[in-house]
Amino acid sequence: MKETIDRLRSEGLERIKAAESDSDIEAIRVALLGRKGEITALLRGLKDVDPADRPAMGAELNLLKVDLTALLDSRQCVLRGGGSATNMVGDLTLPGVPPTSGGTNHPLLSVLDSICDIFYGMGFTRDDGPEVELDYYNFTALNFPDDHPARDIQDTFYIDPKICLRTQTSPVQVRTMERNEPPLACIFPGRVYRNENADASHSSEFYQIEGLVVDKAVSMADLKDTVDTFVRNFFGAEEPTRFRPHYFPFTEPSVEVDMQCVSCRGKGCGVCGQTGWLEVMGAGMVHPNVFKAAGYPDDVYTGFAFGMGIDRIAMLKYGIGDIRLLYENDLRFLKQFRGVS
Ligand code: 2U9
Repeated sequence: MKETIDRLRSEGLERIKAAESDSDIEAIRVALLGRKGEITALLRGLKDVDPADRPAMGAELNLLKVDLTALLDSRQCVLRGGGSATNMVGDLTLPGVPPTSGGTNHPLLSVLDSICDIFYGMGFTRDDGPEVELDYYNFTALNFPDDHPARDIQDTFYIDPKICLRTQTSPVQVRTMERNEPPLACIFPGRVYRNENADASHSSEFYQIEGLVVDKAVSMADLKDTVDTFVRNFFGAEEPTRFRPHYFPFTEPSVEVDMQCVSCRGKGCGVCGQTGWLEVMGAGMVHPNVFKAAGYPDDVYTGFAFGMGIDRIAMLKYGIGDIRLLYENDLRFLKQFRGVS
């Protein structure tokens, strides 16, 4: 019986290696392991083997059955284009199994990368700074009055009276200006924190990207052109943008920037709350007091700044209705963004 087992092993191996299709594999499986197969017959014949040899023969036969089954599965996997997981044949030239579920970028990271790339294309550099920040950089240097409501503990997480979690990436801009002379064109992405209850459009931590351009004779027209270039490149939209007057302590004049609703093209629909417009970012010309705080003469340079929530941009781009989906790490949600950039 030992010779028969050895013969079946080497013949089986050759036949499996030569198999070219699923039906070849099935034919070999039936011939060796089916109800009337050769190995099945040998297993049935074990009862006639000398009882002293039976355990060893039984073990050999079982091993043969297991090995040939694995070889058949492995070859079938290769023929179906999947490669061989365990390469039982000992043939190291067989391809491996490609991973079926690789990791992917989080949609927020993909959106952040795309936004950064657009600004790099316009000549911007990037700077980063601390998430735990002095209230001087987070508020005072940005021209927030002492009694401004944003300073309240209801809105800001304080670590002690002088240190807080940054509520925007603007303090990095002040730090960058302290260290660099104009001309300056820089973006500042990062995580920010606000003391508010989570709902469909608010989260106590979220991602922002801000930008700053400072030089001689920088104007509102430069801001409009930069915003339009970003919106066209990111949303692929020919739709117009508009500036609405607004107020921020750190810019004067200040605006909120809308783009025409990509769903209804300005007619008014559920996506834009019937207004025909979608808010994309806030922006404005840098306030002279902010230049003074950063050590720049306020009568030589002008500059513009803008800021947007990356979460909001991702939600607009992909039609995500609830910001919490971006932070729950539910794979059923995240897997929908595989291959999206
Ligand atoms: C300096 C000077 C000016 C940054 C700006 C905005 C307008 C703005 C919000 C967008 C949505 C924050 O994420 S959000 O809640 N930001 O509207 N940010 S201008 O202006 C600066 C920053 C730093 C030194």
